Amino acid sequence: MGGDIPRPLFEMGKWGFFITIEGIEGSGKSTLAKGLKLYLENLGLKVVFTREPGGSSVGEKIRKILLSKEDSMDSMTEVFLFLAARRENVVKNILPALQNGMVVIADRYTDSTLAYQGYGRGLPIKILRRLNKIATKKIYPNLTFLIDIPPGRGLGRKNENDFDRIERENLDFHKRVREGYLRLARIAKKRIYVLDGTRDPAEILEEAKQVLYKRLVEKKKIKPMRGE
Ligand code: Z5A
Repeated sequence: MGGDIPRPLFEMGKWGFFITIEGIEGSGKSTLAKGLKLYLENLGLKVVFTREPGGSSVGEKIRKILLSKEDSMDSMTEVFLFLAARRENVVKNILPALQNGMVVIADRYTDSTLAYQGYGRGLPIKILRRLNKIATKKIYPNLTFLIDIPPGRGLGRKNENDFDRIERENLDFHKRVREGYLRLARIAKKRIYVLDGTRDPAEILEEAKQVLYKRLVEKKKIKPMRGE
């Protein structure tokens, strides 16, 4: 019975593990998320992938409003929409998965708001941190991968005609976002691991896998399945 289906190698404790992936546009977040999901599933872990803005049914509707090229919006309106989508994602996806001992991988989360609306748009970081705290029920990532890449290079990987409302911002905005991310990484050294995004995707994935495995073991988050 079971044939070729491999037995899980590891199991997770009662409370899961929360990974976020951050970086400017085109930095390779989705590519890394896919690779890490497969890696963790091969270890026998249950993985939930989500993205922001989005992730939930309401969140995906908010995403359309946020990224639409048709409308401009006030910076604080933008913040509240990102946070509304985040709240739904936490309540509907992230929290239940963590409570069930799963690994959650989120393509963008709280650091995006600090980097884009804080460092990019110039809104006060202290207020954004407080709002993030309320929106997330204080559910913060255990580990964040920040893929660092110069803005010109990230945007250059995408078709200019498909740029959304935020991608259309000028290069200075994207430079401030990148610098903001790096500043956040210096502040939260233990949580945020910076990956050089100018390399080959396979190399980036390999480094991220090693860091993740070490962190899961160090934090005693995974243990071998009984009988292994
Ligand atoms: N935003 C915000 O302002 N505040 C917030 O609180 C939140 C978000 C949550 C959401 O866009 C926008 O919302 C985003 C920030 C803002 N705005 N901007 N601008 P998104 O996250 O949906 O989209 P994105 O940031 O522009 O990401 P993306 O387009 O999905 O890119 P990515 O996931 O980082 O990259 P990718 O899809 O993995 O790769 C892009 C291409 O590059 C693709 O063709 C790959 O094959 C290629 N690629 C990937 N890695 C490499 C490497 N290493 N070398 C060469 N080519 C590569």
